[in-house]
Amino acid sequence: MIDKILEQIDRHQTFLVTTHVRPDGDAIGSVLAMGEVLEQKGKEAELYCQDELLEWQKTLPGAEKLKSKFPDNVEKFQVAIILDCGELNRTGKEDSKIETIPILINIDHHLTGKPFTELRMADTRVSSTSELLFDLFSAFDITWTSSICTNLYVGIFTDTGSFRFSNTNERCLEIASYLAKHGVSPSEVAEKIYNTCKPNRLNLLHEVLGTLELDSANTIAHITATREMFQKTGTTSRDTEDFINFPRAIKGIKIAIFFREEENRVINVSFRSVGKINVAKLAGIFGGGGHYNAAACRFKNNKIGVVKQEVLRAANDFLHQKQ
Ligand SMILES: [Mn+2]
Repeated sequence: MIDKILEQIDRHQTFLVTTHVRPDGDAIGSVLAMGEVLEQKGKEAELYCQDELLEWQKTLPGAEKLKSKFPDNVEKFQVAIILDCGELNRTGKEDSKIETIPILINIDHHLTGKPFTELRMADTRVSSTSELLFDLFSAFDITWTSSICTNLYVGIFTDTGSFRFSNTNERCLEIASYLAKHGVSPSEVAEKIYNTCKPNRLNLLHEVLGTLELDSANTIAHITATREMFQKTGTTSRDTEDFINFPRAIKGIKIAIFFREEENRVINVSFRSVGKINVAKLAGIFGGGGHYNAAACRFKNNKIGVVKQEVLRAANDFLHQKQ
């Protein structure tokens, strides 16, 4: 597949590079790295993601090239490269325009998703989309600049939870080592991601942690963020990144769940699991998906109390039937 994708890149000139809504480090890192590689190969690339970047993401090399406004004339693009995103509608409100671009290339590592193109490099065993791009770029004989390396490193670093999750393995550490050798400063990246938060984000965390509840066996833990909390602390739902790792950190926990009230009466539910519990399947019951140990789903026009009840019951059944 690498050869087929490189052939298409070689053969064409104008590219749109995009990723999923509410982009994480892997989504942004891979889009920025891909953009620079295309530029290095003399191509024209426009980078698009509908949602605004987090403050630390804005400081990644090349981040100013990523636009949240969709390019005016979609007809000019010969190829769209969709990264870290297994379904076209996860790119957001412009998915139907992206679909009209003649050649679609998809590079992703999520478990779920309906394949939307034959040019698809998808491997659920790798740590991140950035790791797949490392393999692609290695075959493309690129010049490894410190900016490309930093963006790929950010993707691997964030998707492995700073090399803590079960997708951390010899291979991704090897790649991280190669990237460090080519200009990445691991401590600077970590500092940028973890130690640049504003005080109001901690106020929000305080509110959210106050909602912690566990089931009687201490195997399912959940927390909740409401619209009221965002208003009170002057934050947005993007400020909740990584909050789910707190209930996940409780000893003996099997499933951690984070309920979050978005704008427009949407309720987002994130799941994390420990060990052999496939939460992508649990999220799938409600039309969501993701990875084996990290997944999410969304509810539209629903009350948070109702959603919580329904999801907690399903999580409980899931845990006891499957184990
Ligand atoms: Mn990813």
